[in-house]
Amino acid sequence: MSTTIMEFPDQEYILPGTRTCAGCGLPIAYRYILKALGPKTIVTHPACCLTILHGIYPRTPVAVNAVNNTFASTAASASGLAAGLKATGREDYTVLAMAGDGGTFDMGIQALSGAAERETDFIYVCYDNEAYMNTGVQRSSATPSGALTTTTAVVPKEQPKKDFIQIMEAHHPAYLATTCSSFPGDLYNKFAKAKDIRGTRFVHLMVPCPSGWGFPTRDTVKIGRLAVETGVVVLYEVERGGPIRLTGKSLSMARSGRKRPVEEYLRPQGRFKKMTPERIALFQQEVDQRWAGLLQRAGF
Ligand SMILES: Cc1ncc(C[n+]2csc(CCOP(=O)(O)OP(=O)(O)O)c2C)c(N)n1
Ligand code: SF4
Ligand SMILES: [Mg+2]
Repeated sequence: MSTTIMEFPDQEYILPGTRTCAGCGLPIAYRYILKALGPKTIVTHPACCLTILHGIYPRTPVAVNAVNNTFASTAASASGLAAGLKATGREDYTVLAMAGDGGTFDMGIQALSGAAERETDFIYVCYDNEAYMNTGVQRSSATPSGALTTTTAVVPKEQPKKDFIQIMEAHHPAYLATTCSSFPGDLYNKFAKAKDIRGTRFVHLMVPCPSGWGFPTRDTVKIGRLAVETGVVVLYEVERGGPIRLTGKSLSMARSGRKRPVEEYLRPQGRFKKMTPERIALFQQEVDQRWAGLLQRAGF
């Protein structure tokens, strides 16, 4: 039984005054994640825009306990927290490991892979803004091909985005889900579900970043919706390596057979301004191939 946005808890865990940029997708998502997980949550995060959101010690707008770990060690830090809670009989707490794409796809991969293989009891969320944003928009292995960043400033990135979701699927975690900050119902329900499952739970969360992607701050929700409506992001979940279940908008798109052209997602973003028609066609082809594969796995 899923919860609608009108039924979300009134309690807020992010108070006014975060230091993220205007229009950032991250606090939108984080607000609903914490509503779903509740006050008995301990967050561990490395250096990233989430650290900026958490503020400068001793002040913070976030009303749950948090640890700021080093860049490559989010899953190691979460493993330590899970072990400590178990040893002290406080397993009613949820450990939430939360890192960016740089801190996950690139630098955090070994600690996360090891912890996931050991079925360590935590929720790991990679919020993906597709570059090292906090330090000035450097490309990461999550940056899509065709995107401009400060380290691919003249020639857009040539390599495709690393398929990190597949890498995590190969670990057969207790729960794996993909979601996006523009779909609060989908996001909330996936975290509420993950909370009640034991073992490693991995969530890939797409968060549009107006500063790094080059779109007006008022369009954050719209860009996230376009990511899903064009099939660039597909909303789904998998439990223990079982069949995949499409959710929300992606499920209704699969049923209707309607998907918007990727150009509608690419054109409003400054980072894709150097994409040629040939490159856009290639991007469309990649998105179509992945969409077809996921539809097949979901039984469509
Ligand atoms: C070992 C190490 N290398 C580099 C840095 C500098 N650094 C801090 S935040 C950051 C970018 C993080 O990118 P990502 O994980 O994608 O999170 P985002 O900033 O995009 O939210 C970098 C490179 C660091 N803190 N530690
Ligand atoms: S750089 Fe992007 S992700 Fe980071 S705080 Fe600003 S808008 Fe948010
Ligand atoms: Mg990032």
